Amino acid sequence: MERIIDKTKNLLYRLRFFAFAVFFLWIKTYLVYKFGFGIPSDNPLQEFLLFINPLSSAIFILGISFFFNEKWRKRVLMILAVAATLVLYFNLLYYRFFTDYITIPVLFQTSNMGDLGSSVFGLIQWYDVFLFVDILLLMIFAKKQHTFELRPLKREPLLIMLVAVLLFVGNLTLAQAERPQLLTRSFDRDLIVKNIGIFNYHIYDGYIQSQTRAQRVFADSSDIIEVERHVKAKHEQPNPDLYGIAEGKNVIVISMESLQSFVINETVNEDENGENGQVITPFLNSLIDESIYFDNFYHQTGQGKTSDSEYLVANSMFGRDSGSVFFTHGGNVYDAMPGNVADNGYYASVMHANNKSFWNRDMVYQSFGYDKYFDIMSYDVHDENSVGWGLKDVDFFEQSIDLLKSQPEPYYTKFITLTNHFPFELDEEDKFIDEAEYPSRTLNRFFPTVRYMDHALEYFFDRLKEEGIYENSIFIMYGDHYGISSNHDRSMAMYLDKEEITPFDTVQLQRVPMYIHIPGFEGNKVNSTVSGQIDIKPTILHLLGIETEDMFHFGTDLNAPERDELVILRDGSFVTDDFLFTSGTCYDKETEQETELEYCEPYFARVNNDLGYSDKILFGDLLRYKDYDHEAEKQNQTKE
Ligand code: GP9
Ligand code: MN
Repeated sequence: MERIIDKTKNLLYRLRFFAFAVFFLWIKTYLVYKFGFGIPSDNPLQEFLLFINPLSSAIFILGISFFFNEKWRKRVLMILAVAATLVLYFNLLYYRFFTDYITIPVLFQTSNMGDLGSSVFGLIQWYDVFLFVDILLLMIFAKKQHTFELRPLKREPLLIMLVAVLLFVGNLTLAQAERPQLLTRSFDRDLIVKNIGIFNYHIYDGYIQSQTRAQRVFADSSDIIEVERHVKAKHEQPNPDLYGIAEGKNVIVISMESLQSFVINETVNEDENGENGQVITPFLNSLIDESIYFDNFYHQTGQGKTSDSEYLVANSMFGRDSGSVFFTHGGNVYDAMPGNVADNGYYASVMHANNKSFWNRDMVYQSFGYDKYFDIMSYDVHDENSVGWGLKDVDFFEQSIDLLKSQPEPYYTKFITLTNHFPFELDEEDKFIDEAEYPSRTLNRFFPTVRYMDHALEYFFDRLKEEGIYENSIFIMYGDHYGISSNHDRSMAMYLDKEEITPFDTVQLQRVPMYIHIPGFEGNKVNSTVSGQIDIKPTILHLLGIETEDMFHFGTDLNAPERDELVILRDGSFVTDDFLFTSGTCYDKETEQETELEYCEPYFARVNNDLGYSDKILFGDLLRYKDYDHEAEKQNQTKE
């Protein structure tokens, strides 16, 4: 026994440079878990798993250096330590904004990163330098060659790897006991990071991504039959009073950046008596009375943000549970709404003042059947009319008027606003209300930028009226995704006058405004059907009198008389008229409290089928087996 202890001591002494590096990588990873990602644990075992899981990765990653010869060993170890730290740090930055971890498809979205400039800057904190302190120390120690050696014996490199693997197997076994089915629920990244660690998560993610690639290769034409049966069985008849009501009219779709329902009909910056607050969305509030307004409407996006919402709206299918369809499956065959309306005599276009390759839009829009994308090149953008991410919304709408007029009628045109985007920057002259005063600067700044977007929308409506475009158009307007992530829960709870934001609240906060505005329409009302972005496609097509029965859509016309009250979010959470399910817990909507799982269970199969079949079409590129005659899609098929 003594000999073993002596040997180990000896080993550790000889390998103290390595041990030092391992120790720091381990501990700082744990600290990032706790303070960066704020990972909670419900019991001591969970906390233990969280604490121990970076150790095996740290040994494994840094242990690779032993396979290099002596001359290189120290240098390689340093490079590995820096690389691991950067992985950790990029995840931390990403998490601060998205409350999520980086996935491999997200990494391929790098063409977006350039434009992210000011956003990334807003995410960096001064104390982040502490993450790199150990690297600095290692560098200093590395110079003192004689005191810090890195010289293992012959067989030790393999032994070190073996220790890492054994530690990992132990970790995984414990994690599986704590969380059965851990690795089969790939959409829950939180659980995976919590149980097996951030570095192993990335390996797992790589494996999952290669699997989804394989799905296309192994798909065949018979796969679509099963999906077709499922989709057909869900189809609901449209509302006869509204079917075709907008036939031949122009369709103006407006994607409202980061707009959530919690600001609608609300005020901010009240005085001590809770009075005299500033109205956040005066125009959108007034528009409710003149529209069919959906107040139980959810965004269903994931990591693909705006692009996911575009995908959901155009295809009535779910985006990916990681990354963005726009990047990973831009070249698939789609039977998307722009192509559908184009087949029915419409001119389909998008107006958005950003680089055309952002979110890979130039390519995807072709696959969706758009006739034209008016990107940044169609706009006059300079310092004076820009803020944050680019052209200010008012200028964007103003400059779009001539573009609209240049199009053949009827047209289907989608506008994507930009100013209300994180980090919610605004010029002084555009601040119609004050920033709020909560601990979260992001939330504080959100209110005036929303107010600005509201103003821009009103301006757009006024201009369309002046130009005589308004009367002959219908408007579909929706929030694209959340603007305020769970990172701001403390301030959000203060704003909403709640003690805390529970998982129930988090799901409810995913509601975004949705308007159908038809000038001259008499039947306006607030419609509380439980619904989401996936329902927009059949809704618009039915208003235009276009039949959807033979289309692959997972949503239901919002105006259909017999709608199922169910909306499924991309992470597998779902909401019905009475219940809400999230993170394994069933809630009663009325009491907002946990209730027995059995109330939610009847929906599980339907939820899994909808997500599963939708993924199957996407990953298998199954629509290539259908003969669609949209021109863009024909081109795609010849590429096969
Ligand atoms: C960029 C805009 C914002 O063109 O649509 O994208 P987001 O970051 O919200 O996904
Ligand atoms: Mn967006």
